[in-house]
Amino acid sequence: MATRLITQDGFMSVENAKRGRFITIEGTEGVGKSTNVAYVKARIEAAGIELVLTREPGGTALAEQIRSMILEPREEAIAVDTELLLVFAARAQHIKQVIKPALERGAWVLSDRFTDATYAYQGFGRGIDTARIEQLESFVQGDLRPDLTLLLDAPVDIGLARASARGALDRIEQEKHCFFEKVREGYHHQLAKEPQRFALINAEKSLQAVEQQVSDVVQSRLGI
Ligand code: T5A
Repeated sequence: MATRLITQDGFMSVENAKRGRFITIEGTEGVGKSTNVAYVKARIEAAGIELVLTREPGGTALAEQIRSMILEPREEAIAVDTELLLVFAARAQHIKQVIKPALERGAWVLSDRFTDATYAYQGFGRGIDTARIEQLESFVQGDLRPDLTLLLDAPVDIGLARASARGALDRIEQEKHCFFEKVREGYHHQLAKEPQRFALINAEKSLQAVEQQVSDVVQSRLGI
């Protein structure tokens, strides 16, 4: 029997297995997240499970506007704290409008990036104290955390070359190489902190080989 509680912010929490699964996919620029998200989506839907596919920053009309504010190249330098707060402002809206309602009704949610990106980009990349990110994570998310995170990992040069080949670079993609090395280190730090939540995928390999690894994870960790 499900226990339903209305929390202070009006969310309904379901304290049993009826809650859907929350899956995220992460990695540095151009490692193949969008490509593999499409594959995971197809696998979940083929299993007859309702899936909500979404992304961060973004996922709602307002959060997509905030995404543009974060990613569009501009003359005015964005302060690192502003960038951090914009990321969490978009996330608050995304959780309230999309993620929580979907999980509550038993749908699965697959998000192209989530808060591990904040630890990697704003924490390790920009140098913001992790404790400050943890505070915002608790404030915005409560106890919401992904059930499974696929971390696509490849040398920074490979991902940047793939991203550059695709066209114009956004504000963050224009950062220097050393920034993305720190971001990659940040992702490995997250992996070491919570190895049970993560599945590490070697994204340096061919598309087919990467898909095979993703397929193995989907089968072993999601049972589909
Ligand atoms: N951000 C985000 C923060 O700073 N803080 C936060 O909290 C959050 C949530 C979001 C930006 O916002 C930042 C991080 C990002 O800078 P994004 O669109 O999610 O932007 O991230 P990008 O990394 O820019 O996404 P991309 O679409 O550029 O990269 P993907 O999705 O990793 O790569 P994909 O799948 O588009 O592939 C890129 C190209 O490589 C090819 C694909 O066909 C494609 O052409 N490719 C391969 N080629 C050869 N072998 C393979 N194995 C390949 N896999 C893909």
